[in-house]
Amino acid sequence: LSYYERYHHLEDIYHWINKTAHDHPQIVEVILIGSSYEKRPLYVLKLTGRGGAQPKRAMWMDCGIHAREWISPAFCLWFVHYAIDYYGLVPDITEILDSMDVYVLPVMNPDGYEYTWTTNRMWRKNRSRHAGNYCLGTDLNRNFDANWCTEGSSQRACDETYCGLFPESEPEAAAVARFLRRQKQTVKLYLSIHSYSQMLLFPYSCSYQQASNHHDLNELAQQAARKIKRHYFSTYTYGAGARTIYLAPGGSDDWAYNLGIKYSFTLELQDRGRYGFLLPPELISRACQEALTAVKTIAEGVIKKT
Ligand code: 0X9
Ligand code: ZN
Repeated sequence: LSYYERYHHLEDIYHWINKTAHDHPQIVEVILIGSSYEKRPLYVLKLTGRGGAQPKRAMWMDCGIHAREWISPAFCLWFVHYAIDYYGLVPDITEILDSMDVYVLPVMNPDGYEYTWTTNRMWRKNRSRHAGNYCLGTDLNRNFDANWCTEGSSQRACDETYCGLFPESEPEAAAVARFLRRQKQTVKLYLSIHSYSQMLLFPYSCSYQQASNHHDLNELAQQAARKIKRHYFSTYTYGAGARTIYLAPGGSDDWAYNLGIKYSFTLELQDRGRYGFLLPPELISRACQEALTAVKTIAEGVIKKT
């Protein structure tokens, strides 16, 4: 199995980020957007093509909000590798990079990710400690300012969906929010990569309200799901989060949407439950090809619509 068909320890990913930027200075730039609770750096890779109009639009993709969803960082690495390898050779990714700068955050929750390698493979949250609480960790996807800490998240620090002390109380969520607020004029597409269940979700998850551009979002998700089905025979369900899976406030996708990034999606990658979070390395390649199909389809659609 190649580098991209294996899971990697956090140190290894940091090394990969450094080497990738060093080896491809004309396409890749590393931006430090903040640090985690345990003071690990949060690096974003900015991918830039040569062509395109100025000022350039942009898209954002984060991976690894949830520590145990290992396929998610694996996909961010896969995507960057694909973009670098095929830029200028394959029309789809060339058009995307020429039209939009692409910001990729490969591991949004490095402390949790490290913990899944050393101590508890099924850890989900970050590793912050709040005074007076015995349990550690906040669910970063409940910590954003979108109907924060209402039904579908928990106020109890020991729960898996603990929302934290206040919106953006966690340095990882705060760093992403701050970066996107600064870039909100240019960023047209927000993508957050999770697993598992094979779903393409869009706002809202924090309420049953329908997004103003629901039909556009649904159309893009449908196109992506159909293309995956056609190429790989895998089923991805799609729809607004609250109706498709569950009410889950405080998510990054809803927050980005309310910020004005009107194309906002959460992708739940393979599988549908056979291995769950423990997707074997042999299945990384297929999972990433499916996700790549979805990302390209959605990005191309956004380029046409914006
Ligand atoms: O519950 C979540 O945070 C996501 N599912 S997961 O199994 N990966 O934990 C779904 C997120 C959907 N979007 C929002 N809840 N905003
Ligand atoms: Zn998740």
